[in-house]
Formats: sequence, structure tokens, C-alpha cells
Amino acid sequence: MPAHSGRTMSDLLGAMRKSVIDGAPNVAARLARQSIQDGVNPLDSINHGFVEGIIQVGEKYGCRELFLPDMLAAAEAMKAAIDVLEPEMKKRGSQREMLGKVVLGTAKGDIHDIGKNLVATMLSASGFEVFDLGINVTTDQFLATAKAVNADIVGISALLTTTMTGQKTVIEALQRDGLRPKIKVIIGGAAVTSKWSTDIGADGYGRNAMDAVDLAKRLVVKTPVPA
Ligand code: B1M
Repeated sequence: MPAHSGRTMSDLLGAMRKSVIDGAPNVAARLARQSIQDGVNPLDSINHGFVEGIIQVGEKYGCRELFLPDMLAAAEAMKAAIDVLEPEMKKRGSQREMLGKVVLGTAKGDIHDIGKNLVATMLSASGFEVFDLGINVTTDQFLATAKAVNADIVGISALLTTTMTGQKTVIEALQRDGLRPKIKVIIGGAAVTSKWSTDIGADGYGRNAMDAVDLAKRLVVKTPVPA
């Protein structure tokens, strides 16, 4: 940048942040389109623009400066931007060979899916076959799909402290069925920490979507069998 619009990168990111705080999907989508025209990496627009906005909304909701309808409106704006940016992210994905199969979903009781959807997009753009089970996914659904598709990895997103336990339950069920360690488990979401990941015996925790991809790639590297 600067873009042909005369905006600097920092103006653009600031406007993106504001569009989410204002809950303005049309503005968010327009800024996303503009960023593509200006050659901005879509992940930079998401991480340094739109996500900053939704984090601020979350903080204000946490201290009761904003309310549920504001959070919903912010989520709509965020989704409108991601809908525009997603095809560009997929186009930029360089990896074409199939790296492995990932069964992905948001834990039971949890309907947050913006981050999980970003993880799905980045994984498939990076060469993974993703089976996205959506939101409010039960342990049985994770298990049945992992078996049916012969998954390499199960990925569970959780944003609520109350739904993080769903990640633990899936790991316990995989263990019970003798599917660990063949099937690796990665976890993530705003509520999750690396300590929680260690405590429940997950194979790793992704702080963001790129982290999740790096982790997944590391986990599917086949260890050579000694001669
Ligand atoms: Co909710 N919400 N929400 N919410 N919401 C949070 C999570 C909260 C922290 C807000 C707050 O109080 N400050 C709080 C949880 C508190 C807690 O448990 N500790 C909260 C609450 C309380 C609630 C409700 C209970 C509110 C109510 O009804 N009273 C309710 C719960 C509904 C339910 O799930 N049963 C609720 C509802 C909603 C909306 C529907 C309004 C909306 C969600 C819309 C949607 O997702 N379709 C919403 C939103 C938008 C948020 C905040 C503001 C933003 C979440 C988000 O999209 N972030 C959130 C505050 C916050 O997180 N700081 C909040 C952007 C997204 C890109 O980041 O999802 O973290 P994230 O994903 C990242 C990484 O975490 C990581 O990569 C992603 C990309 O970088 N990642 C993974 C995610 N999953 C991964 C999986 C991996 C690896 C990495 O491997 C498998």
C-alpha cells in the first residue's frame, strides 16, 4: 500500500476493525474487496483488521459495555468480510498434494464457528481434506466420522470454558476405542491454552489458524521406519 484509494495500510486495518465494532456487514465486505484489489494478504486483513474488532467487542461484552445483539452484529460483519476473503485465501494456498484428513468441529454446546471456519479454510488451502461437522458436535459424531473417513487428525474448537470439556471427552473416547495415538487431536479456540492441551493429552493447541496448519503438518509427517 498505499492503495489507489489513498488509504494507508493502517487506515484500512483501522476501518476494518471499526466495521466489525459497528456491526456493519456491507462496509466490512467492501473493505475486504478493497484489500484484495490492493494486494493485501487476506490473513493480514483478518488477523490485524477484522479480528481486532471482534476481540474489542468481546472485551466490551465481558465488561457489559456492549450486549449480545452487538456481539451478533459484530459476528455478521466478520462473516461478511470472511466470505469475501475466503476464495482469495484458498487461491493463495500453495500446497496441492493431499497431506491428510482432518475431522473438524466446534464442541458440543458451543455455537461459535468463525474461528473454526477459518481453521477449516486454511487447512484445506494447505492441502488437507477437511470434514467439517459444524457446530455443537457431539463426541459420538466426532468418533463416528473419524472412523468412517479414516481420519489422521480430529480438530475440536471451543470458545466457552463450559464447552472445553468436550475436547477432553473426545480424547477419552478415542483412547477407549483404541484409536489413539493413530488419530491425532488438535484443539483451539479463545478459551483454550497450551496448559489445557497438555492436561487433557491433546497433540497440540493452535493459537490461530496458521498455527493449526503448522501443527497439523507436523503431526502428519510420517516418522521413517529404521532399516
Ligand atoms: Co460469544 N462468547 N457467546 N458469541 N463470543 C465469547 C467466546 C466470550 C469470551 C465473550 C466475553 O464474555 N468476553 C464469552 C465466553 C466466556 C467464557 O466462557 N470464558 C462468550 C459468551 C459468554 C457467549 C454466550 C454464552 C453469550 C450469551 O448467550 N449470554 C453465547 C454462547 C452461545 C453458545 O455457544 N452456546 C455466545 C454467543 C455468541 C454469538 C452467537 C453472538 C457470536 C458467535 C457467532 C459465530 O461464531 N457464528 C459470539 C462471538 C462473536 C464472540 C466473540 C466476541 C468473538 C469470537 C470470534 O469469532 N472470534 C468472543 C470473544 C473472544 O473470543 N475474545 C465471545 C474471532 C475468531 C477469528 O477467533 O474463534 O478465537 P477464535 O478463533 C481463532 C483461534 O482461537 C484459533 O484460530 C482461530 C483463527 O485465528 N482457533 C483454533 C479456533 N478454533 C480452533 C481450532 C483449532 C486450532 C485453532 O484446532 C482444531
